[in-house]
Amino acid sequence: MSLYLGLDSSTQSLSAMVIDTATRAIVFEASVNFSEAFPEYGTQSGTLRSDDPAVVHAPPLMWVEALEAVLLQVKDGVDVSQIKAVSGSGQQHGSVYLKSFPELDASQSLKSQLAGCFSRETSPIWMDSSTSKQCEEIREALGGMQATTEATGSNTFERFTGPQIRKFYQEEPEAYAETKHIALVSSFMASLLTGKPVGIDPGDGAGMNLMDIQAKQWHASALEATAEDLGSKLPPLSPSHTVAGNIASYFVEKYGFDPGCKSIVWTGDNPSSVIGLGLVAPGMTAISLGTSDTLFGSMGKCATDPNGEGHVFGSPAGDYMTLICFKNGSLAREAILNQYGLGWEGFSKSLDETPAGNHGALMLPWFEPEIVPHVLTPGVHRQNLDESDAAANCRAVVEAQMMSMKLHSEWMGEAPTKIFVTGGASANEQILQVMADVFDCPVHRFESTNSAALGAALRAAHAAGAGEWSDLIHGFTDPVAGSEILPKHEHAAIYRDKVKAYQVFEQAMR
Ligand code: XUL
Repeated sequence: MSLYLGLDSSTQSLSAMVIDTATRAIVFEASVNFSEAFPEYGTQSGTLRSDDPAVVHAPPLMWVEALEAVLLQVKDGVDVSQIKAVSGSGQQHGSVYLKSFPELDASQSLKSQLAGCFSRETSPIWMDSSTSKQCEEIREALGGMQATTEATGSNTFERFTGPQIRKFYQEEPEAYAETKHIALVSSFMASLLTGKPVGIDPGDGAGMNLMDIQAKQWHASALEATAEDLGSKLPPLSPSHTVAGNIASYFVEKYGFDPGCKSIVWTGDNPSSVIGLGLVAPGMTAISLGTSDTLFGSMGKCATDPNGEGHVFGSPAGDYMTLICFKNGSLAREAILNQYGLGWEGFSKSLDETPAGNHGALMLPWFEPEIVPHVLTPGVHRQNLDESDAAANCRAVVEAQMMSMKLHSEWMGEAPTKIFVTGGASANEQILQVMADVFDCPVHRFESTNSAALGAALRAAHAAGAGEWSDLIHGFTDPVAGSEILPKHEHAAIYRDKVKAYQVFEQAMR
């Protein structure tokens, strides 16, 4: 048995996955839903809301309690003494503020030992968008959008940790002054498991607007632009394969872990998913077709988006990864489906009945304000497209989404050689054919259930020396057998030209 534990502390739940690298199997999974398990914290889907919809926090003590709850389940499910290493991933950008870190004592609960340690009782999380003022201040101090993007990997974004820290520093200066440790959700959870403050990895660190994206070190000017004395409150940046120490004796005594079990640095959920989806070599790209469509993948070298729309993070596989979020994903596909009273079968039939290129018809499907490209005023725009033609509109929305993804990921400088696709709409072969044709590369369906936790378990195994990435992922991240969709080269040629027309239309309408 070669057991490794991966945890994922997401917005709504804390999940655990145990893998056995000897048998290439996921041997145990468990999950604790925050709002259901701990109603006393008053969260909705794991989040605390206030009168201001832009402010979204969560109570870190709830995450502490959830760690004990999920480990109890793990203890009941597997022989914990056989777990060789543990790592995890956290929802990105959220921050935890501590006055002190306790010496853990197994005779008391984690909750009682952590309760008095926070200098800020609630943690701002990635859904918080209340820091526009601080974003502007930091961006200006760093020399504008382009300079900020080149320095930190992303333009300033409201949910990013630096602007959030600045807001705390400005609005609660005394509480900020008594803060000794600022952690991300990921490094906070890793610190609990290790029994001492643990480093932040460059995958999650890049989501702060505080890390020099090239050097993967704290960026002195960004720290200075954010808050006084910030450098002394942050842990070091440590690659996510760093062994932070052995698991704290608290967990040995209470849950039966082996004293030699390694506690590995955590990363963000998206960087961890890059491993859980098997994207361990440059050029490997995944697209998740969900409510929003998200494109992410591995990059061999660091390239930043000159338009400041996409993010670059460190990749746990060693180099870099990108994350680009397109808001009008299933949201737009479903809006069209509903407008024409079609089911998914009718939608697919429409794609079958219409030709690649759609006779030059174009749509900009901005049903909601769009993140990429940044469009604040929603609107659906059509060119050479008759609104009464249901089939042409179905093809137009899908072509638009794929062309937009291709166009807005070109700055990465590495065209994908293979795309792994996940998410609800990945079941639709006709949509995937358009994807394969527009990107001119094969598309594989991937049945990921919890790619972040799987990535964490695989990272634990990797950091503990269980093998190279290409060997380790084998059997865990294989695409669905027979799911490959190949591009049709005559179609790819049509889209090479059509993407240019789409770009012109998009620029005209923004
Ligand atoms: C990424 C982001 C979200 C969170 C969700 O930038 O904000 O994907 O990581 O957990």
